[in-house]
Parts: sequence; C-alpha cells; structure tokens
Amino acid sequence: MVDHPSILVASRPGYRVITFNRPQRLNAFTEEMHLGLRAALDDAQADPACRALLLTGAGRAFCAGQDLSDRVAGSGPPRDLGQSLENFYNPLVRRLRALPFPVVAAVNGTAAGAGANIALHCDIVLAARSAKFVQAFAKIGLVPDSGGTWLLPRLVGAARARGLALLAEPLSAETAQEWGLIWKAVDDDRLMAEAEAMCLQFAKGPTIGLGLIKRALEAAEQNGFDRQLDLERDLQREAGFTSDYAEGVRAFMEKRAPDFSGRGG
Ligand code: T3D
Repeated sequence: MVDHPSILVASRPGYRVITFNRPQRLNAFTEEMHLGLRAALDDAQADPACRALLLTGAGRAFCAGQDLSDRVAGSGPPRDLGQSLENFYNPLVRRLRALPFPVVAAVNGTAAGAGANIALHCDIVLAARSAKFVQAFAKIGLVPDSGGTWLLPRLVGAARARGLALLAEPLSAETAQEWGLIWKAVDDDRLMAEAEAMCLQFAKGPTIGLGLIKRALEAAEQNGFDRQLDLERDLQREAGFTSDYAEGVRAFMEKRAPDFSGRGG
C-alpha cells in the first residue's frame, strides 16, 4: 500500500483512511503530495476490498491548498498556474467525484483554497465544529479553482457563492452546515469516530448501488428532466441485476439486516 511522507494511508475493514500529512504547512499541496495522493487513490480503486474512503488532515488543519512557498516571484518568468491546474488539481477533483464508492471528508481544521474545494467534492463532508472553510484565493489575486466556481453556487446559491469567493472570509463549520455547504458539523472530539462509523456503514453497503447513486447525482448537474429519467431507468436496471439488490429485498422480507457483498452479478 502507498505510504508517502506527505500522504499516509491506513487500511480498515472495507475502507481506507488517507491523511494529508504536512502539518507544519497546514497540509498545503506540493507536487510530491499530489503524486502521493494520486498513487493512494489508484491503489484504493484497484482494491476490490476497498468500498469507501475517508480523507482527513494531520494536525490542526485539513489542507491549506497549494503550498505557496515556491510560488514567490523570483527572477525567472512567471509560472503558468493553468498548467498546475491541468496537471494536478483538475484531475484530482474529477477523480474524487468519479470514484465508484463513497468518499467522506473529515475536515479536522481549516480547509483553505483548493483544500476547501477538495473537501467539498467529497460525497459526505463532516467538519469539526472548530473547522473553517476559506475560499482564500481572492486574498492572493487568484480565482477559486478545483471546481470552486462550479460547486459553490450549486451548493449555497449565487449570493453566498459571490460573498465567499469575493470576500475570502472564513466560514465556520456550523454556518457551512446551516447553508448546506456540508453535511454536518460535529464536536471536535467526535469527528473521527463519526467519520469512521460512516465509512464502516458504507463499507458494508451495496457498493455498486451506491456508486450508481453517485453517477445519477453527478449527471443531474448537467441533465434536463427527461434525460435524467432515462438515466435513472438505465441505472435502476443495472442496480436491479446486482446480487446486493436481491439480498436487500430478501433481508427486508425476512426482517433481518442485509449482508451486502458489494459485488455485482
Ligand atoms: O499555484 C497553483 O498551483 C495554482 C493553484 C492554486 C490552488 C490554491 O489552493 S491557491 C490558495 C493557496 N492557499 C492559500 O492562499 C491559503 C494560505 N493560508 C492562509 O490563508 C492561512 O494560513 C490559513 C487561513 C489557511 C490559516 O491561518 P492560520 O492563522 O490558522 O495559520 P498561519 O499562521 O497562517 O499558518 C501556519 C503556518 O502554515 C505558517 O507557517 P509558519 O509561519 O508557522 O512557518 C504558514 O505560512 C503556513 N501555511 C499556511 N498555508 C500555507 C502555508 N505555507 C505554504 N502554503 C500555504 N498555502
């Protein structure tokens, strides 16, 4: 299993915990960290026993976005930041949204810049009550990236998206919950226990069905009503042929808990 200095991976029954591990820099991303995360995601996706993922940060932050220490203007030509998005951030957030199993973010502290948007692309976002979300980009003259300009208006509406992006002020976990930006704010000392319990629940779930739910909701961002109905028909057909669906119905009729395998066929 991948273990990079800046990306720690722990295996649990049915799921993995990936921890951003550069606490002295509030887990800000370097190229090395991107490569470590990419390898950890490849590894998790290739493992049929991995049915959910938990993302969190070491120390007092979740992630402070891009590490700015090597972005200070020097004597050479200015860096092409579009290339950085093309090579690293865009593939990462596309990947997170497309993973065929649920991804839970346990936002343990500040999530800033791309770090905030990476968290918000996860399927379920739990945040410690002390955590904050900061669209920090405007403070340094940048545009919210990693899908931020797409995601924010969809999650919280145009007015709040504009305020968050243009003012770049920290938003508390509780307000984030109230606004519908995240699933839930939880007491700091309960965060990891709640996140792990949720991953365990997903790891015992009908994985193919859960992946199909993700696909349906993803497509709904683009589709009109009729197209979405057609997609639901197709995905329901696929779900209806899984052994987990048969088990789910059997368990319901027998008044017992289902024992989902997470496999198709
Ligand atoms: O460049 C590209 O590739 C394009 C892509 C860009 C994607 C992006 O994410 S751009 C946005 C980058 N991130 C930021 O602008 C956030 C910068 N950080 C902050 O605004 C604040 O640090 C926080 C709001 C996140 C937290 O504030 P606070 O007061 O809790 O902590 P602090 O004292 O500012 O930071 C603690 C240390 O972490 C400090 O180092 P020191 O003084 O103890 O040696 C600070 O410099 C360091 N740190 C925090 N964020 C970053 C960082 N070092 C490098 N890069 C960071 N992003």
